[in-house]
Amino acid sequence: MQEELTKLRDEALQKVREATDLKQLQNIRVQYLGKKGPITEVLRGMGKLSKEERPKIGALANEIREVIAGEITSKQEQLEKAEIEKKLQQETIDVTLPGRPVRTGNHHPLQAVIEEIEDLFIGKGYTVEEGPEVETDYYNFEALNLPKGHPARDMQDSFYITDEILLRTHTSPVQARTLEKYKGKGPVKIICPGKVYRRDTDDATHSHQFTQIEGLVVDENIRMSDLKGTLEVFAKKLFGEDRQIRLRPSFFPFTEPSVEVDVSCFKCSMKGCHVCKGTGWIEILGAGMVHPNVLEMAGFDSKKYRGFAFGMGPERIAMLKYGIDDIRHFYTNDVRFLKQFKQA
Ligand code: 2U9
Repeated sequence: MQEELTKLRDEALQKVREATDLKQLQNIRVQYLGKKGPITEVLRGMGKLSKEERPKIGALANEIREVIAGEITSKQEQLEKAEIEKKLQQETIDVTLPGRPVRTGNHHPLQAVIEEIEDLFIGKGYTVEEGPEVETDYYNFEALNLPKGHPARDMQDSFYITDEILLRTHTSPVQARTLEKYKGKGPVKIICPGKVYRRDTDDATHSHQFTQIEGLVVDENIRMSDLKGTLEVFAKKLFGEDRQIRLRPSFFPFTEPSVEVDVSCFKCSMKGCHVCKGTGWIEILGAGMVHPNVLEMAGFDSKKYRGFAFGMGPERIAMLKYGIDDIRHFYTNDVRFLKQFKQA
């Protein structure tokens, strides 16, 4: 029995030495150390031995089992190490090879224009106010001097959830809400960007959803010249220092007097081109002195306080700035369109 065991040991150790991969090694482990292995067999046969021989053979069998198990483990580590080395060799990365291009997105042209305008006014001490897109009839219309049934409401038809709740048609309700928060005490200096809705059929220049940025300044001695000065600086910063602005009389229910504001054409320097339709001037926004009714409804004493307000459509400004001919490009997420604004 003793020779049998040592022969088994030598045979197993030989096989372990010759093993070239982990699979083979695993088979040797099962073959020699497994439940049905020869050493287990020997141990099962212990019963036939004399009681003197049993402990000796038992000890030898366990010792041989440990030796074989030990050899298998160190051979396994050796093979695993060789495996990793081989992998490293095979998988050496040629770091000079160009990496897989990571397609980075870029700033959405509309968001870029909105943030450029916001930064401009934040730089002049304005705070950015936002408000609900689902608005009440009161804040979207009545608080802005557009009582129920007022004809000007038709110019701003929207999507109604109930007779009293609609998708806002402009961001002016945000100003009306904010004015109330000031409890009739100025100064107020805010800009209100955001999405607005109009029941319009989408075409190259109209969209049922678009964005607006409106601004409002209310204080004791605000004059029209403050409005003009503010818009002049704005136009020069956005369209170029040598731009001029022109104010034309207009009408908005929430401002009196009201003006449309044009900037001198930055494409043709007023010689006349397709951008300014040959006029040399491009309409960029509307503005005016806040209507006393609007101040009073917001809790401000219109005898003591005056204000100016303005409103613009960032899509229009982005289309002018980048020569974009269809407003729908801003919403249809066509990568061919969007990737043109990498630097934006
Ligand atoms: C309050 C008081 C006054 C906001 C104003 C305009 C003029 C204006 C247009 C710009 C582009 C609408 O989307 S557009 O066509 N808006 O021209 N908006 S004055 O006047 C206000 C707002 C709130 C409390």
